[in-house]
Amino acid sequence: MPMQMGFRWYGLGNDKISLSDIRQIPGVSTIVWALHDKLPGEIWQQEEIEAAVRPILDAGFNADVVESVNVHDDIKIGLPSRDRYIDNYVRTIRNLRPFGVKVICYNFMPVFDWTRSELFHPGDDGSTSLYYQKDMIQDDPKEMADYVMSFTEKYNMTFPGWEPERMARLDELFAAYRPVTKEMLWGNLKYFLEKLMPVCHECDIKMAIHMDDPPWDIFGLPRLLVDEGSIARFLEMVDDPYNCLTLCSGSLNANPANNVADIVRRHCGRIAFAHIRNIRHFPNGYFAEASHRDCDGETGILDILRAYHDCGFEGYIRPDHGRHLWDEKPGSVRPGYGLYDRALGIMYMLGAWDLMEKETKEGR
Ligand SMILES: [Mn+2]
Repeated sequence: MPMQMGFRWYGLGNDKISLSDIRQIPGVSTIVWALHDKLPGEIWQQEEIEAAVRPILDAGFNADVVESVNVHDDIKIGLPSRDRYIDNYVRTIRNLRPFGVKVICYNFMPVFDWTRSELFHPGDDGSTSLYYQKDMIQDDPKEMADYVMSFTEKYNMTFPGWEPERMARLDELFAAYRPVTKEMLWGNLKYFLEKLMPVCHECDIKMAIHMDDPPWDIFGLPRLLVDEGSIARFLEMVDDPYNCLTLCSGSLNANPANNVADIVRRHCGRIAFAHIRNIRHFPNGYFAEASHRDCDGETGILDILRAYHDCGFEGYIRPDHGRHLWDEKPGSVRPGYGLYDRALGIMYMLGAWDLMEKETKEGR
């Protein structure tokens, strides 16, 4: 099966972008979706899945990729109650099967999902983008959480991984994670995946872990998927074709020492889902998310696309975050998930891809 282009969509009534908008972007086959009102640990029921997937299929897309089925904190912490939540996860996987789901993206980051110091940072060209100022994300997680959650309140918009119910218990969560060392977190991840692999085989659904974003420890919390070495460790730890990666170029390259194209070449067979995003680094260690054009950042988008093409990548790919363009501003767009820059990113990626295909076909 050839590579399939996806687009993340937050669902009817939860996304200002419509499926007919997405239809007009050339080359998109897959809607990357989720049940966004589910808390980590809850079972996704078939009727709820059906209601979310039906409009996607009716619009002519497939619903092969779910992002994300979030993992309950008790599983990450390794509490005795984790078995109950793992059972719920297994039931969710079984419930997703009849709808043709092939890949579940998830992450194993303690407390916080993605982390940024600014969601609408102005760039030189008048667009805005997500931004990371290192010194603002060091000591006090409350300040950053308050900033991110202020968007939830002001614009009535929830962000995956930033559930208000969980953020309200921030002190409690930090206390619960305090005894969890990095090695314990690895062990808890292994325990979780080993319980899931049989049902993944049974349902032909791959578990695809997202890289930690950014790829280093924050606020004293351990982070696991941060570089080539940790990715290799992860794949060997549960060496199963259904234990896969969501390889996020932007998350990895937030550390400029990570060469994403090399990582793609080394682990291509285990990458089920590719997130493509470009990062512009500043000399002081801050970074901003840039357009997908190779020269607008330092992530090496063209090298990465070539690496995927060379290894015969047959998974799903999507533009990750984009900038906010034209009329897109707080309240009208989810940070990173506007229509225009992601559509431009798709055309850039497909332009490069089509050229490589043509050259291969013509034996050049
Ligand atoms: Mn990503």
